[in-house]
Amino acid sequence: MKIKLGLLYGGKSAEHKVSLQTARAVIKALDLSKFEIHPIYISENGEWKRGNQLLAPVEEVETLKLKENGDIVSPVALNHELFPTESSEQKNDRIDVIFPLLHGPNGEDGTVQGLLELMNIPYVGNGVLASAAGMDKVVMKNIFAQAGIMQARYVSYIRSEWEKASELAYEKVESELGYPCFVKPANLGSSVGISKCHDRQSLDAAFKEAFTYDRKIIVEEGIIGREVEVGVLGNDEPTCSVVGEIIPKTDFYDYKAKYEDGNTGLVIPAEITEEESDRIKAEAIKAFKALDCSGLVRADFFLTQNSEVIMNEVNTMPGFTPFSMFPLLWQEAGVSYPQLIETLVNLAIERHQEKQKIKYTF
Ligand code: G1L
Repeated sequence: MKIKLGLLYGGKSAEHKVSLQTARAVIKALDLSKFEIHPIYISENGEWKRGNQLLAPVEEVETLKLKENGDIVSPVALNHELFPTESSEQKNDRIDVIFPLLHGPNGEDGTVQGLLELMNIPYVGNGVLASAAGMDKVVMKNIFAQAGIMQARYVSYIRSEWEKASELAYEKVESELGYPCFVKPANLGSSVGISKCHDRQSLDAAFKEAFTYDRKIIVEEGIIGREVEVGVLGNDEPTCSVVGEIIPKTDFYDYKAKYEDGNTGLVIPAEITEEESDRIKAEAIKAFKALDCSGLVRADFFLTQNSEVIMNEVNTMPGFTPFSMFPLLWQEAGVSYPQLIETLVNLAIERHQEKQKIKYTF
């Protein structure tokens, strides 16, 4: 029996397009003798559409918007629409696993994962807790601090706090972190609203900018080091890919460099010592476990001149086209893109089965 895979993509997010391109790549990589692909598209307005089963890869991402064959469904009605009851005519349409390719608020932050939990349907990737915690840089760093993971020093503010006493906030940044420092919105997956600050004036501008994207911001000490990343894959016994390095060509790895310019070089595997690589992997596993991750995570670090490994952040939904860091790291580790997708689907089913064993009533 083929696995009926629901591919959930699009979304009310700045990364709608990235999601569509990723969905196209995943479809192309899926072995159609093992999987039935059922597209579910979320439009930019937040409308959910379920399309007919895809019988071949799609050339144009526009096709994935399901203009011709998409029936609008309500996410609340999904339980019926996607998983019809025994009496339903469409009972063969029952989906086995959902592969969510969504980013940002409403998708990466645990909300879609929560919906899928309530529906009791297996889904690929991180659960509610890891997705939500991984979306909030402050919560994430608090968890890492508790787990004893080395990271950049940080302070955090909510808008109202800053409005009442901005000078006090700036003084704290200067005394605890100094310059250069980075100001970032707390809750964004991508890199918009991030500034590097060198003095009080740029700090003030950076706070204003970051607060246009979020009510909470984080300020981090600037770390000078190489940017190295590793992929983690698994559930209870996660394993690491090889380590890769990003060579940024702009001042820092900003949104434009990351998504538009192709302005970064990737070195895979990174030219570091085996001992450094081992320490990076150990910290990545520690982070995976501290956040209670499942499926996958991409862990990003700084490697300083005196060989310290400092956690930057983890991404619970990393870039996932065949040319993105996470798949390339696994490619180098001997796991092809199609194998990676299949492994993730199997991990989703495994986690779901594991959960069914839990007793919820006493
Ligand atoms: F489902 C996975 F495997 F967990 C998963 C889901 C989503 C992996 C990677 C992604 N990535 C994205 O959705 C994206 C933000 C890169 C595209 Cl929208």
